[in-house]
Amino acid sequence: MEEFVPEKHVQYVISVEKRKDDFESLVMEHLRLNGAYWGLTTLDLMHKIGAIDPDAVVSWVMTCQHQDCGGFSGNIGHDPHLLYTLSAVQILALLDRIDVLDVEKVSNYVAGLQNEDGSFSGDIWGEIDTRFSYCAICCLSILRRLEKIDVEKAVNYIVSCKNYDGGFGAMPGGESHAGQIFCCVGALAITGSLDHIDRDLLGWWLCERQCKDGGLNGRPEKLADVCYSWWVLSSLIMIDRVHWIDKDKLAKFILNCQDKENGGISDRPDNAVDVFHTYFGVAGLSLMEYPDLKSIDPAYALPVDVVNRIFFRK
Ligand code: GRG
Repeated sequence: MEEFVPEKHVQYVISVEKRKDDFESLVMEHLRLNGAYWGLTTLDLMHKIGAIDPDAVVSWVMTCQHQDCGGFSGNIGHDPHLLYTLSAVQILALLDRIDVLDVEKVSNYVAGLQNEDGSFSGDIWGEIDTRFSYCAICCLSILRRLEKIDVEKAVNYIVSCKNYDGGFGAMPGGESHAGQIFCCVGALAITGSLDHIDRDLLGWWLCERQCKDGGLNGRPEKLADVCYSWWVLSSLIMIDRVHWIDKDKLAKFILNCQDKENGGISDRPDNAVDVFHTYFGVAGLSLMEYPDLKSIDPAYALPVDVVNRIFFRK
């Protein structure tokens, strides 16, 4: 089997943070806060969060907050959205700096995006997607403010997005897709509502995602992509069916997607690396208990010790 090169990935993640004008930095401009969450979590999973200056990160994250509404944008001066608000909260939780937040303000912003039918809009412009249900529920749970929303309606809305094949889509009737399944299963796990899932049916659909090359795809007839190592595997773990896939073949696929010279992981072997796939590759290996990596929580997408600190701190 290919060897894992964590020290190269650490170098790669740090170099992405420093570069400002290459292709990857430019295409990431509008979602820099997401990128920071992927990069920092990758470093922490490899026990290297000490390589960054936490104060500098916290102060940059806080400059992405909008004082009028409390939400965060993907970069300074962009529009606020639930996608970035969750990343901001996750980064602050990772660095143990939730204390810098006005928790009431941020949680009011998130709760204010819930609609009458229980769904969530991503921002004031109103697009609705089960991704945003997950972002809202995960964010409020980390902030310990789930009581600010109607959890029962939120759960019923997610259940209304369940399909006959056991999977979930972006909206009622939307095609089952592994990314949306993670969001729905994660939100149901966080709210203690996994009893709405037919575990064998969904487990079957998810394990059918393993391709001949060992990698996982996001829906039938698609190519494998390293990021589904996260979306599929985390969902299988939450419904207790992870033993239905071949972990060795998947680990081999992920390791084959490494750039062993310059670090980073790509979507498939021999493609260009990026920080998104580097995170999901390392997180996938962590879910499979790969040696020397911290464990990651499948619902919160944060290292288990961070989640324990949030919920069990004296
Ligand atoms: C905290 C981990 C975490 C997530 C936050 C934003 C979000 C919540 C989840 C996104 C879930 C999602 C929809 C993931 C899929 C991303 C992806 C690779 C989409 C590509 O879609 P297509 O149709 O790809 O281009 P396929 O593989 O189907 O061809």
